[in-house]
Amino acid sequence: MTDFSEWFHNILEEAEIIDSRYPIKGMHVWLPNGFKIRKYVLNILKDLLDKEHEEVLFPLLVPEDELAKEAIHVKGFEEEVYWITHGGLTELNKKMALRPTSETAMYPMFALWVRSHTDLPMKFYQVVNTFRYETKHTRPLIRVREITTFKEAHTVHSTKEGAENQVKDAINIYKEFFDILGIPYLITKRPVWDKFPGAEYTMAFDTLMPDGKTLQIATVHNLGQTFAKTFEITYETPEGEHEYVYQTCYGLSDRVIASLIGIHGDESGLCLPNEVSPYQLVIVPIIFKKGGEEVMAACKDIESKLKDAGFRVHLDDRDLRAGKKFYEWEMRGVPIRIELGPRDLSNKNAVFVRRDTMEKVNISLEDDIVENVNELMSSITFNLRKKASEKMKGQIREVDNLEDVKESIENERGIISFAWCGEENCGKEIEEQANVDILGVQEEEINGKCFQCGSEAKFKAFMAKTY
Ligand code: P5A
Ligand code: ZN
Repeated sequence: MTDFSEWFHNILEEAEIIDSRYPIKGMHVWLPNGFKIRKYVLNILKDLLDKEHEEVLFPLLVPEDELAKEAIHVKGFEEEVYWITHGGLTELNKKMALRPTSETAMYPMFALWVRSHTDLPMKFYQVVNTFRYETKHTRPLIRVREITTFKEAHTVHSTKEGAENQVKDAINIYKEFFDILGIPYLITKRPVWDKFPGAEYTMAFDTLMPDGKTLQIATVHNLGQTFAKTFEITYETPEGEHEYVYQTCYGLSDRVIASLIGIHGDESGLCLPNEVSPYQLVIVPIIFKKGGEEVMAACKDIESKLKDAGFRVHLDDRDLRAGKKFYEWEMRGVPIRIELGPRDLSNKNAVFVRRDTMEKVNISLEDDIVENVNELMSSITFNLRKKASEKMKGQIREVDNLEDVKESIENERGIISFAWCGEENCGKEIEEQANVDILGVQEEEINGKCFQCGSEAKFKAFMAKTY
């Protein structure tokens, strides 16, 4: 992949994921194939969230006075909010915002819902579109102005520990989610100047894209009591006192699909884990003039066995050259292709080609085909995850002086780890001089000096060029 950006745009179009020609910048059309990937990815997350959260659906519009209530929050989003000012020809008395995220839509309602300590904790999520008038360069799925698949969770707790534990639980849910997709990640606590507007602190998941820049693919925020105080969300304790609640929120977006595509893809196109691939297997009959019917019958037999076992399988019987079909299904990232021709049939074999390694395996038609497919599928998922995670690990390196950072980041991109004091002045100095972003810190014991200012190092920190 020489030019990732070009590759990415081409594959979105060729694999019919997104049509980016919609005439509003930052807004795109999901095409049927992309929509299916989106659906399978979403279902994995929903299954994880449904264990402890309840799904809700709030209105798209937020009244101006509610949005404005939480000063820090509104300040953080003021440049990104789309406003509705008119209803038809009538100018509205009160403007309404298209939600950039839903805290200010939800929390006035939470104030009505939360009564007693027995109501808590409350855990909700919704999957909605949100709107952000992004000023940075927009890119399909990666930075959009209509986030079409915003998966946001919001929780309410009676204690500080409750909220802190929820942050950990949310991190575990997202870990599990990304592990299923084979997307590697680095989890850090964002520096104060980069936390979510209104949060006490923000934990972020970053992954590394093929061009060596990191992409923030999920965030988990501890909101403390900030919003509770602004929106008067209180509960009655067992002693009859009224106390403010503690809150968390966390979310992810279409970026998950962007990373799925970018991280597993290669020169031949998409490469999808079977969990989310619209077709998990395609069967391509190799038909010459003679023996066509027997081959087709054998293919249909395989198809029905796999269908019965619950696989999303497709028999490609179009009147096209087999090579053309191979090319197309490889490009679309189908995990397994089954080829079967007259010679295979007389050998009582089918050829299985796995997309991740392009390896060919002969599988006997007399064997249990479902069992073989299951084995191959788990091996593909395992391999994709391992390859991606090793690749990312290999691009995280420790550097102990700024000059080397500059050179290393310009030449190799990737992620640099360093010993840091954690001070804002010092951090901003590093960011400016090396032209990078500090992703955040991990709070493990660290000895030594801050590599920039020389004072006591407090954290292991990470920096990178970011999206
Ligand atoms: C958490 C959910 C929030 O909005 N409120 C509810 C909190 N956090 S966030 O960090 O601002 O956004 C969550 C994740 O959404 C992705 N994201 C985007 N994806 C595509 N295009 C955008 N313009 C965009 N903005 C944010 C990021 O992955 C972010 O972590
Ligand atoms: Zn320092």
